Amino acid sequence: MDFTLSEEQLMIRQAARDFSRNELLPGVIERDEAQKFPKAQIKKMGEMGFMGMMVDPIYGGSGLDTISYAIAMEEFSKVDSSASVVVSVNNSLVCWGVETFGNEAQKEKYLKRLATGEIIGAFCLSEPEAGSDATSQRTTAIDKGNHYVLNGTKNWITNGNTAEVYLVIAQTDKEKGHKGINALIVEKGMEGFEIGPKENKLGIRGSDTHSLIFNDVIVPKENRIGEDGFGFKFAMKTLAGGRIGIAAQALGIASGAYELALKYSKERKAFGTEISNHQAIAFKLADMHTQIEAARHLVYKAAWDKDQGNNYDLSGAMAKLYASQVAMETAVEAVQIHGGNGFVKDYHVERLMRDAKITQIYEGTSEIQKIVISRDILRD
Ligand code: COS
Repeated sequence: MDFTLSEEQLMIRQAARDFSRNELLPGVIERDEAQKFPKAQIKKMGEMGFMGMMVDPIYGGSGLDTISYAIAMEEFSKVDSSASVVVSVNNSLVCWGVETFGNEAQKEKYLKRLATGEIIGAFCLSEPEAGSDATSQRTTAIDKGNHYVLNGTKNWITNGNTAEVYLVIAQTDKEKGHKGINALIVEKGMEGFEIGPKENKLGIRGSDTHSLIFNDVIVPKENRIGEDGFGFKFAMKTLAGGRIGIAAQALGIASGAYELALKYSKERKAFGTEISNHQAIAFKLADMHTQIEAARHLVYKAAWDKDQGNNYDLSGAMAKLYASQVAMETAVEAVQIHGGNGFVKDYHVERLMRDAKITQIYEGTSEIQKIVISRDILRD
């Protein structure tokens, strides 16, 4: 067993760390406040190869492993999870989904532009009544021979307005249940495709979250991913990898909050000494550090499983469940250590606390992760 990171992984970490400090940190408070999408930052991330990190270089990607991706996600998320969620969705849901299950023509047409960050993508599964209960798709894609007719509404879609390409999950044949679901590539601007109002969110406020409305949108058959009826499995397999990205995001929020709390505790004085000299604070820091290290091992293990070609449904679900819990708890404690200053925007920890919450909700709530984990361990 070897816990050493490779030269390449260390380089990626340094590049992501530098980028976060130099490009994400300036203006992060203002973007959060104004709900401003980090457009210029995402463009630069594309130029640096962060938008298609695991994609084969023949399609314009960086050809890196999942561990490198998790490392970069952690670094970005220490500073700006509104930007890192864009990286996560584009890399592990959209690019991975198209590269792994798309055909050659789809890769040529869409993946090359997605992997370089020229355009970004969105993944559209959730509906007003189908978020966790993902087989209950109300959006329909009716087969009309050489095309589908798409009708319905999707909710809480990350990159909802900024994306150019949308992977939409919809029911074609209700009789067949989840085996009658398809995944279609929908382009912005297709007739009948409307973007709903932007959501006003608790956290990741710089990310662009919308509902989407499809009114008789004609989607050519060549835009279907995989065989007829593959859509549900496509969503499940893609989300399994997405969960590693979100677990890494949660890890980043936790370690970002911890680093700020550690620094603050060595500067702030109370009762005649730095607060880190008080055991009440030192023990909090010890717990945070231990839990973050445990979360990091779970995240890296899930990424390693994916890189090795092992099944990563279980390890990804455990990583997301635990890392998101650590993110939430660590961010709350970081605010506590900062005291009154923790409640003030300038100190960043209140934002990290708000951002942490979504990691327990999107790409499968913590309760869904427990379903995945318990089914796996109870399987005969
Ligand atoms: N990989 C491949 N196939 C999978 C899979 C996976 N990770 N998970 C489930 N499937 C398959 C099952 O094997 C089954 O296929 P068969 O009937 O051919 O055996 C099919 O999908 C249906 O699975 P299941 O019967 O387990 O479906 P359930 O309705 O019980 O739901 C959960 C399963 C809860 C795990 C699923 O609905 C889920 O993950 N929900 C959360 C979705 C989510 O993350 N939403 C957030 C929105 S995206 S931000």
